[in-house]
Amino acid sequence: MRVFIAGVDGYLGWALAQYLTARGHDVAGVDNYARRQWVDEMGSVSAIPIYSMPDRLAAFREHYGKELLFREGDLLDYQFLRDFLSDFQPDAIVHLGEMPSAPYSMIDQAHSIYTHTNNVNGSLNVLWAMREVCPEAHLVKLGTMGEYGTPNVDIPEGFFEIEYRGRKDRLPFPRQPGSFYHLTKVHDTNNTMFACRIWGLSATDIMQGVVFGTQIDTMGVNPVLRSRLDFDQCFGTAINRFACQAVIGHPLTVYGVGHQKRGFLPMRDSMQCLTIAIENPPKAGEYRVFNQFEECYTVDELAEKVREAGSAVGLDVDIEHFDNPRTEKEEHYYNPDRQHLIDLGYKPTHDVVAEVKIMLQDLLPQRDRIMAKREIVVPDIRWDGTRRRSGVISASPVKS
Ligand code: NAD
Ligand code: USQ
Repeated sequence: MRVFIAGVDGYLGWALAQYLTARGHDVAGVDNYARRQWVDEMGSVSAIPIYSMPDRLAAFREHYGKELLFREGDLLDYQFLRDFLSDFQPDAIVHLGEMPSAPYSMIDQAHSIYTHTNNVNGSLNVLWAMREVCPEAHLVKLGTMGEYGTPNVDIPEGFFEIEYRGRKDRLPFPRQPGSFYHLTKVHDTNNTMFACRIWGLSATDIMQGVVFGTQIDTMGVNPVLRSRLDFDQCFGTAINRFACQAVIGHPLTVYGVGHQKRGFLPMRDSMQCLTIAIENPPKAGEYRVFNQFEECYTVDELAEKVREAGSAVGLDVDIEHFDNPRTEKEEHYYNPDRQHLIDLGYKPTHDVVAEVKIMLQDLLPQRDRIMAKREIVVPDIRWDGTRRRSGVISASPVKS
């Protein structure tokens, strides 16, 4: 299949381009390198060193014997996007090209506006461009489990049956997201669902849990093929941050009581699931939702798993409970479904400790690199907007 990846320079995009190419697909991708600038704005670096796109493309060609067709550009540049899609004529478009951080979207007015403009307008451009130049293509749109929030009932996959005042319907399950970033995903969901309904586009909206991990098997040993891995308060996700903290002897930063529960999945499972979605497209005009995660864990349970993996590689790991910078429930019910992907053949990894052990082994050689940024590990971006560490976050976000 011909697969177009928006956000191909990112944590997941770079790995997905390789995973799909190894399976025989033809891949094209776009990126404006915004993620590199956001992490720089946080005063941080990727714990795993990453290379320039020309270096990445050369290593890709050598390893896979095939080109990755790449163009640098912004999804907000409609003509650029439409022309690229028109030239490539994809069977599937995987849209990963958004600003992915909840804390970044909560820094201040400018960052929340930037997040909404980039994510919602970029996704609208993808929908319009599809309609104009490749209406038969299948959109695999990355949403987030965080769209649902933490309701006190089970979470279905996108829709639920409801009986109200004696009448029945199948309606979108209510969304109660926890940040301006997560809200952009809800807006995207509504726009995507609407575009499928009125234009007959086909889409899979993936409600993905929190991803962790440093590698997938196809990457081999060439360091140029590795994906980035961040540990700052905005772009490092929980397990990735914990693993970097363990490597430098920093206590693991569990926020609040640590009973917050989320769906998590290793990067290799994320690749497996996205590929299942791509290779099993919906019917023409269908909008469907997949919840995508390996298993649900509390943040405390994850910290314990990182401690266990740490002791297996000789690290003495401390866990500390920090004042929670976020406004979120710390004790709650959480029971989402994830049956659709299982029905299509998804085999969850299940061994989180083994996966974290691989991460720690990958990160140990980068100890000095992470240690040099030790001061940016503890969070200071609060949902109530009251505290900022001066000198770390610039006044305005990256302008596109
Ligand atoms: P990432 O920031 O590493 O990747 C996104 C890429 O898109 C970056 O390389 C960035 O430069 C690019 N990009 C952003 N805006 C762009 C624009 N306007 N034009 C062109 N390129 C643009 O993030 P990721 O962790 O790889 O996440 C990918 C997607 O998956 C995001 O939509 C994110 O919200 C979603 N997601 C991620 C996770 C996770 O834990 N990593 C979990 C659930 C959902
Ligand atoms: N947390 C800690 N300590 C930390 C970091 C996080 O206790 O050092 C806690 C947070 O308070 C939260 C949970 O861990 O309760 C998850 O936080 P996270 O930063 O790993 O994940 P989140 O902000 O939800 O965002 C990440 C990705 C985002 C994706 C989302 C999937 O950055 O792109 O959409 O995971 S989900 O969480 O299912 O919405």
